[in-house]
Amino acid sequence: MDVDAVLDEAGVRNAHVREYVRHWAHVTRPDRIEVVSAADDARLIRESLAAGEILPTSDGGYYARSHRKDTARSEERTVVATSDPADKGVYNNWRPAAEMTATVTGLMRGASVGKTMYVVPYLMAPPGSPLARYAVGVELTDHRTVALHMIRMARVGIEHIDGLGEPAGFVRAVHVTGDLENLGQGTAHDRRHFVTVADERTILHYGSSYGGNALLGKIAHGLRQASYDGWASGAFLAEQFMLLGITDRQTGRKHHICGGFPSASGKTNLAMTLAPDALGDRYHVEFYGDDITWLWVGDDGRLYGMNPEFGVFGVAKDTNAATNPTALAAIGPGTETLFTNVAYNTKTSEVWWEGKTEQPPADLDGWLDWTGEPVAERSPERRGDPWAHPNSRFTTTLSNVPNLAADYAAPSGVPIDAIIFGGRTRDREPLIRAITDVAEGVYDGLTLGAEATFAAEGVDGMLRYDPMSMRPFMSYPEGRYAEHWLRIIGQVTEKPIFAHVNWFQRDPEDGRFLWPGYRDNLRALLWLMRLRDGEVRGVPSPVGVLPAKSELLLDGLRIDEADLDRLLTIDLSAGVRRSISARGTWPGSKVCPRRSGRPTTASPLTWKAARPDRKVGHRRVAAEVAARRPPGTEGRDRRQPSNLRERARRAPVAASAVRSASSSAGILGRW
Ligand code: OXD
Ligand code: MN
Repeated sequence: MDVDAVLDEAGVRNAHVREYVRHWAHVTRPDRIEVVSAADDARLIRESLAAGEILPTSDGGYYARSHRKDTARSEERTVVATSDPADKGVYNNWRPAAEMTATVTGLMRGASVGKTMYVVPYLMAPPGSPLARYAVGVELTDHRTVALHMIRMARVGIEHIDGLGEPAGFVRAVHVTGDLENLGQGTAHDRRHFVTVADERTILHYGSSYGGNALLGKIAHGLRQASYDGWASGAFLAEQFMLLGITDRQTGRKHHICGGFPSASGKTNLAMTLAPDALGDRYHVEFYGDDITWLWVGDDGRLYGMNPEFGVFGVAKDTNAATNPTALAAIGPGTETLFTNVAYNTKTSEVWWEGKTEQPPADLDGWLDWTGEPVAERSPERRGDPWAHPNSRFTTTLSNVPNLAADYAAPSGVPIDAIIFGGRTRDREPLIRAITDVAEGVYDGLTLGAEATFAAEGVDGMLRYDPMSMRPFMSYPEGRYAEHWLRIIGQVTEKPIFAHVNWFQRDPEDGRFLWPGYRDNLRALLWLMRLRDGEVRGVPSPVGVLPAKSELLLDGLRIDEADLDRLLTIDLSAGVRRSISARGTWPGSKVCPRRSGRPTTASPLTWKAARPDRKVGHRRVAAEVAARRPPGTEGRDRRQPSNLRERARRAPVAASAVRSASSSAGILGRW
């Protein structure tokens, strides 16, 4: 096959891109090559329908099933590789770049024979963004459904590669599906490899065609590669954060809030929330993004954020009119949404997932579960199994979200007023505690955890440690990550306020949720904005400022007074008890308890309550920062004030490293 002829015809002129495509076509040996733009969507859909790879849904969308051994990201098989062993962290599964490149290239050799290689040039940023240079990529994929997903999740077209100068000006993102039936998934001979060679800006994913394993713009580029680039350049942060805006129609003021939540903590529902009915006339909530935010310091010294994605790859389970009406509208008639691994009715073309309605459809006729098995023909022991896979997804473009902000694609991004963290915790955290000290706020994010949701781990109620909700996407050492955060936030002149939120507090006796959640969560965020603007004062506590009951806007909310009291208080003595047994702290420390190789930690709340004098986590952050002398890799801004390094090294036990790092980095302390 004449690769150059294909590239000529598609108008791909960039010599580096041409060389890259030639190289990988030579390795993977596809039968055909095709360069894809967003304008090809309708044709690719027609071809996929004709080939039976997707089926039409009753609302004008499409339905696909992934291979049953290929239904979720695989953290164990995911690696961040570089040429510098100092880049090894706790969570990034670091491996040497040369070894990984050789291994994956070997696996990919000849693996696309008989297939088409789709060349997908993309941009993970609004055009014109100051971060656009970190956002250009070219995915090579041998799976048509992956190309369809990329068109929905990223800005796709050859215009994004036209002006590229340097060879490293785009991320090389190679995806090869492999023989999914025979990859030994989950065994000792697992052949899947999902590798980001971060210092070469190259992503090599072999052995999947689903989600973050295959749509390489999203997680591999948008989070792993981008967070590495953000650190290496010193220019920005790339985080698994949602982003929303709240406008007060009475005052005309608009605030933007972003934040991180470990999985199953309601991030997408929050990102797409609407105001409660009783407050809807006054407050208007707008959606910017549900999964990724890139953050940087603007020329005016403020912190700016933007969603680099073009679509939403949302978890279908439990999405319904009560939990997320916005999402339902975004995947409804006319949106051309792609559903994967939900249940499908061959007669009516409807789709269904657990939680879409309270009960599954009563008439089983025509229904196939996510594996393609007719539900009506299930054996008695399988009758209770879910119809949809728990990680079944909908893929829709941002423009389908009804309350998408008008300026969602503004190249300047939007100024960030608040950064929030939250997880699913039944009794550790109040509804909201504002953290007015930026170093404490960063610390709160770094020590984020949520209750493990999978009973198999046997850790019911224990916190799974998930720093900044970035645990699966960490691409460089955690100490450096903390340092980089402090340095970026340290440059900000108008500090964001931080907060920790928890919608999941339960009654200790009967286990019911104390807070109604969903749209009412906005009440906590409105309080935070009023605190930021000096309209309320809150109640100080050792771990932040809590709302006074009278300060929450409770119009239209029916809630038991006692429940509200409990939601707005912290049980410090319980925190002390728990922290004595939990012994959790910064990853990599010797006292960090491990189960099945997974470190966990108590919440910062319990630590602080137990040892307010010691600030243990802070000290370990500093120790990590101080201990590793980075090699002088070209192009990296790893400068650090020498006095900070020295101070951290000599720090007495009680010294707070985050505090000293923050003051050296010029953090003013308060927003
Ligand atoms: C994820 C996702 O896996 O957003 O976190 O798809
Ligand atoms: Mn995510």
